[in-house]
Amino acid sequence: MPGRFISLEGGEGAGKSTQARALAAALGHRGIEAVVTREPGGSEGAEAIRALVLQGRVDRWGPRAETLMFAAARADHVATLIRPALAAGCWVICDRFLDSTRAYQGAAEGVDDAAILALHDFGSQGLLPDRTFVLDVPVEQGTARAIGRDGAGTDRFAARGAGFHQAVARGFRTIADREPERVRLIDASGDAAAVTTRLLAELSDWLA
Ligand code: Z5A
Repeated sequence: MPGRFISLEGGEGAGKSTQARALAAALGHRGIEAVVTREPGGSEGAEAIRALVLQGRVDRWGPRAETLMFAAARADHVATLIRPALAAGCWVICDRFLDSTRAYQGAAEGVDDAAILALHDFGSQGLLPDRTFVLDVPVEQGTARAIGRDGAGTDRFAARGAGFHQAVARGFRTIADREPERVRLIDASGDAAAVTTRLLAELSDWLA
């Protein structure tokens, strides 16, 4: 049984971390071992870059520097955690991956999508998830959930305005429209258990 690579994407407060845990538990009940990880981070080197890129003033880094840091973190994460887990037959559930760079640094901050993909080819040898779920909630709802959890503007990205987060949401929807084989747009409003049921339905071809 080969490992499967699933990424969860979406704006802040969409419920990615909640669903990553719920999905891993649901797979566990079916006898499938799933490793839950996150970006930026997930490996020792990538967690060090996470601290650099998320903390400090909003203008601490420009979009190109951010793009390079996310790509470097991802290269370490892919090489040291994701590929070895997949090779061992585990499923990997990753809370954010490449599409976050395409939506945040690309769609919202103007970095060219082809440049982001070229960096990914170099850094992570082009590894793509087998399936990506974009958790779609209205920006105001996601922001309210994130604020309810940890207060307003707790990192360099959460601190940006509604216009920025709307551009991110459009970026994710564009990726889902253009890559329907890999990327599924999931209604992430409503209670968390209902969202998990929707995700499992989108995995039914692998779980049969
Ligand atoms: N970033 C980037 O710019 N480029 C990149 O390439 C990458 C990342 C990889 C990482 O922040 C930031 O880095 C991110 C983009 C940028 N910033 N933003 N914005 P992070 O890792 O610290 O956080 P996050 O990824 O943005 O996740 P999040 O907003 O913290 O939330 P979430 O994982 O989507 O949601 P959650 O933690 O599961 O749920 C949030 C709250 O809502 C929590 O209290 C839950 O109990 C609650 N919740 C969850 N689901 C529901 C439902 N269905 N109903 C009601 N309440 C719910």
